[in-house]
Amino acid sequence: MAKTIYRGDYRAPTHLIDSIRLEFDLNAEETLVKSTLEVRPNPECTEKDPPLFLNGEDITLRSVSIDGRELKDGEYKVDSNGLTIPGITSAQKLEIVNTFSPKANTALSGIYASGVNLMSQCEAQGFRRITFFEDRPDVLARYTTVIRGATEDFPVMLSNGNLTEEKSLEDGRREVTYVDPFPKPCYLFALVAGKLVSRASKFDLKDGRTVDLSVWVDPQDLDKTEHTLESLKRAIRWDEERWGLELDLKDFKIVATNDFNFGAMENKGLNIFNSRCALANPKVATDSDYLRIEGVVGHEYFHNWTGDRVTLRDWFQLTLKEGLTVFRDQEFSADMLGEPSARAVQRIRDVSVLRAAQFMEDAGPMAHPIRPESYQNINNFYTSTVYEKGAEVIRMLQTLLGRETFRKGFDLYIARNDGHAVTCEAFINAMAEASGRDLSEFTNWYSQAGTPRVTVRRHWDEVNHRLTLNVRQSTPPTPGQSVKKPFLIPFPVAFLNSRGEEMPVQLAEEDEAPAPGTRMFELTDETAEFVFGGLEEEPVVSLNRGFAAPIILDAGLSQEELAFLAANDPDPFNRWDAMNRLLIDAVHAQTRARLLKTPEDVSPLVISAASKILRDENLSPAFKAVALTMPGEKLVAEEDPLIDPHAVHAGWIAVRQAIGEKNISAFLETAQANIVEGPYEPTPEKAGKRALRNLALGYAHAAGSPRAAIMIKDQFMTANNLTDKLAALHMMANSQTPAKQDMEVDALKAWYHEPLLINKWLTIQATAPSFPGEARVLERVRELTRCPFFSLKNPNNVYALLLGYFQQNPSEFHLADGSGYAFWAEMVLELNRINPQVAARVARSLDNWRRYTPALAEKMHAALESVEAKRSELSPNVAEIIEKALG
Ligand code: 0A1
Ligand code: ZN
Repeated sequence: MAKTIYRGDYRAPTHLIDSIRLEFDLNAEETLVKSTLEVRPNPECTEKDPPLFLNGEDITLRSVSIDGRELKDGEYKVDSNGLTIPGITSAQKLEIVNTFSPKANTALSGIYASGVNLMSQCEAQGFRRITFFEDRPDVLARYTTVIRGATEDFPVMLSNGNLTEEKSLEDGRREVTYVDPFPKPCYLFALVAGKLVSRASKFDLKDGRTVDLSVWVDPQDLDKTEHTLESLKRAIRWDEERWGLELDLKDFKIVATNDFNFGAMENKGLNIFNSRCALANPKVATDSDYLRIEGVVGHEYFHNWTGDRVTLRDWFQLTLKEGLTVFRDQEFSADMLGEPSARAVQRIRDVSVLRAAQFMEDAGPMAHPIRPESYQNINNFYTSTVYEKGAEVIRMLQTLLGRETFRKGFDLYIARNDGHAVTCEAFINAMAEASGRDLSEFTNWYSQAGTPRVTVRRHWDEVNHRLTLNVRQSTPPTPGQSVKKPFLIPFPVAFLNSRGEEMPVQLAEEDEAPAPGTRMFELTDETAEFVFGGLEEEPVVSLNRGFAAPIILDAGLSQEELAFLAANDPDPFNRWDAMNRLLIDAVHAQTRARLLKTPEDVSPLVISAASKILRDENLSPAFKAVALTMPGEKLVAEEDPLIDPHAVHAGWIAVRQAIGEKNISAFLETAQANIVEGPYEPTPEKAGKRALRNLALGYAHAAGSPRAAIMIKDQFMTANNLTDKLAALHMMANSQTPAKQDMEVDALKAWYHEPLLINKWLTIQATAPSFPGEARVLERVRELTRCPFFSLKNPNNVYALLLGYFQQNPSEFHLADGSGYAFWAEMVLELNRINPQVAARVARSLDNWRRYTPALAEKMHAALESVEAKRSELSPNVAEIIEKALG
């Protein structure tokens, strides 16, 4: 059994490190580091004269000295976890020399080679792969970083803070020195060196200072950096205007690399990005890529305050920075879209992501509260629960307290904790103090896992014109938490009359009716009863508008009521939600019909609801596109008692085809009416039109329209942007059209040399269906893993091809003979040797095996067991995932 770490076991560090001077002699094969630490015992440590323990992993110790005296064997101990030095009972200067190999570092944690460049990634525990240090976020030190490297290999050498010295050395190398004025935990350290070029700009801050901004990339990527730099400027301005937070550095840099485990990293003043979250031009990025890049650039920048200036005491508090920063980046993205209906589209996207990924996590073996109670490997807890559900928890606080009070609480949180490493309580306490409200009931959101179910039953009293809502909340058990306490849930209620207008929401005991609109209530207990009066007629209820709480709501609405809301709800989010629910229910009905072998027509209600939205002249193209997007097969399947991916797939196809067939001319007209002329611009309006056109073409094509097929082919040939080109390729690859092979080959030829595009091409291959007479997707994917443009060492390749196949193509992955699972096991074991973090992410594809039909579940279990059988070879990352899945 691997070691489990518990939140309750936190102990203050034995020693503090006030400053660190790092001197690097760069070499891709072997880099030498000299680290000089000013160490002193921590007065808050209760242990008597504890030894100093410095983490170190996969690095080689050369020497240790204290105050200039080199220690001899026996005066310290070094093992595979680190270095122990007894007897540091007063402030001392420690000098450590060690080496490591960037080239051999395929885990991409610590300092590693990416092409001709060196990159670093220290969160969560990568700094210990660079040098011996107390690798924990509550040890804050001032950093001076000296980097020496051969001028021709490393013309650019970057680290956190300000460049204070630069010189040429006699041996032909160069030396640069950076001083970071802000104390920071080591997970925020960064070093980048190599042949990089930059796009730079001055930027005037509100407080009158001018700062230097720059984006550093490989030379061939310079034409993909304009959007990055502009996004950064918007993020800086927004943080000033919305939260009163200023950039605290003279210089702020972004670096992009093709080799990166996650999306991006908020290292102080030197953010490092996965190129997929940073680089864009119309040839390599789609509309959604442009949006994602803006969001991620914002996210990393916003961490400068929520994460860097106010940091974490320990890794259990991860959501303190991540939930809050996701909330901030979501708000940023919404504000950049401007008007309310566009903001609603942003909210719909965010909620769709949450429902697709986080709800599933909450229902499986990895379910954990946004602040976990224990973990084996912290890298496995960069999850959608900590991030996206964490953001919903922050959003609920804003909803409960109101924007103004929330802002006061936020200001207090920053002012009070600046420069400190704190826990989630720091945030809650600041909010409680600013609002004068006891928030202890709210903290269940931090300690309990699982998605609450809220069931609402209505009773209409025709005589007294009273409506009673009986509300019940319950949360299913999750691993290690069998009984749940009720949550404090914001509960917005709105009523619509038969003309679709909002009515006042008036409690029966109230004398006066409030203005019509949404009214906010709170649920605190397991059950609640609300009695409403003053109603001219029985209303249709519109609940949890804007997704005020991350719950699964059963409002007890009939299909007719859902269709009414889909056509009339003035709240765009709930209008979308009603349409989405109708689509999900229609797929369920078709899935059931297949399982029971009792064919039935797709409900005319869903078809007419879709057709009304398509024809509604008051709705924006962007909204229509999200409202008519078919819910993912996995999302639908989540609600089935036992998942049969093939039946769900067939049900899904049937619904899409029926909607397409019944509206074929409207879809073709819509496609025609939403052609975007002129040069490519990723504006919300133009992107909305493109999304609607492609959606309409998709439905018409699925319904067998030859005209749609011609339009799609034509679009593939002539598109001046990747959004349209990729959408066309995707539609073709998902159909039986013989022409698709030529298009796929054309695309491959054109995209071969661009990693961003190759990854998109790989995903298309991995997520397509296979038709009779064609090779199975499994075989295609297996073959592609052996292609020269695929490498298991590159995380983006793995995510594009393997995660695409394992997680986004259920009917092709869940093969009856279990061969999909056997391939999964093979890949997990291979990746485990190369990159444990990536392997663990891929390993999670079988998390929910218990939810499948017995024949499949048995084979998934066998595949998990086959990985478990290699226990002694498994990295702690993968071991934890497999152990929990089998658990
Ligand atoms: N803090 C980063 C995400 C991140 C986390 C871990 C990493 O390596 C193990 C890398 C990046 C963010 O929230 O953007
Ligand atoms: Zn983050």
